Amino acid sequence: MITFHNPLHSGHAPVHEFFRGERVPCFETPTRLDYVQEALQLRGHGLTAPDADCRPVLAEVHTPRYLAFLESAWQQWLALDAANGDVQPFPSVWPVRTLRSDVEPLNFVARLGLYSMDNGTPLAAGTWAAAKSGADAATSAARRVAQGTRASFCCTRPPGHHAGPDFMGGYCFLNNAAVAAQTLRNHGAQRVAVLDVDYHHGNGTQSIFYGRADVLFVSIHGDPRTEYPFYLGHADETGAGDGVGCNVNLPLPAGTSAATWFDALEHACARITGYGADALVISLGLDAYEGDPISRFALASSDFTRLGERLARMSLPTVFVLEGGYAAAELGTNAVNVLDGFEQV
Ligand code: OKP
Ligand code: ZN
Repeated sequence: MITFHNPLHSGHAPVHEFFRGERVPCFETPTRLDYVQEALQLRGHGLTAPDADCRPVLAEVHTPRYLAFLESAWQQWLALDAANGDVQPFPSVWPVRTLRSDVEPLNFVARLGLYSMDNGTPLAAGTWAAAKSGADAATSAARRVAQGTRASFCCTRPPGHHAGPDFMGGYCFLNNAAVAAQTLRNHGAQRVAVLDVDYHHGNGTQSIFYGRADVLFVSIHGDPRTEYPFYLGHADETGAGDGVGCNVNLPLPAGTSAATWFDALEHACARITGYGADALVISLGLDAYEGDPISRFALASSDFTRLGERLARMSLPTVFVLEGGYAAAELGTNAVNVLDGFEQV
């Protein structure tokens, strides 16, 4: 399968994140992608550099002020104090209900809170360049499929599905799956389905397309009553305005077995077929894996092959976009199992 990599991903290498109030080493590391690239090469997939600029599409899925903030955020942080180069900025205050989010504060940390949904998405010196180049890879992968290639894989990090129109969150900055879906729309697809199989609900993707009928969002994920991102991903979120009926959430309890997960996948596939999608984007998180350190589903490595086979039977032009998966040493095997399962059908 043609795979687009992100040559700048390793510049996004924050050191720690918060967990239960303590600083712990980041789960979302450059090493993750080393494992995926190694497995791709070992199994004959090769790696292609991005050949498209995401800028025009980015402006269709994110707001101008969020993009302007993110692009210069690290320089803004350094401008406060040159010694900040060795310090990770974290937000500490957010405009929750009754507070105003229309006025940009002059205080940097307050701006960071305005554009963040959590304190779990650390910025580093190379974050913008890495996120931008990842979105270039997503644009490139979608263009290839729009030109007639059966399927492509966007092998990138940081992930994207928690990033909304104007905020970062959950290790995500730019929504690569939304960029891929919008690119497919811009190149002739009338109805695009995004299927998110990451353990965590893709709240950003849902929010970007919630009011639109031209993109169906379907997600299988840990029940938000107990799992991140907590505040979105319930079954009664079915779309708004023109998009009513175009959002499908299939939350499953933590601990759900592979058998039950595949039942949910059948339901998801039926909804995509019923919608009449003419192209498919897969938000390919591999954290439904039984060995994932921060997730609680029970898929085995062989189940990812089965997932790929089932997706191939949808018979749709398909763009795979890497999302989460934190059992780093098994991530390459699990991701490439999906791609090989897909290509075997
Ligand atoms: C991103 B993706 C762990 C706290 C949890 C949020 C998880 C984000 C998952 N220290 N942080 O959907 O895989
Ligand atoms: Zn996840």
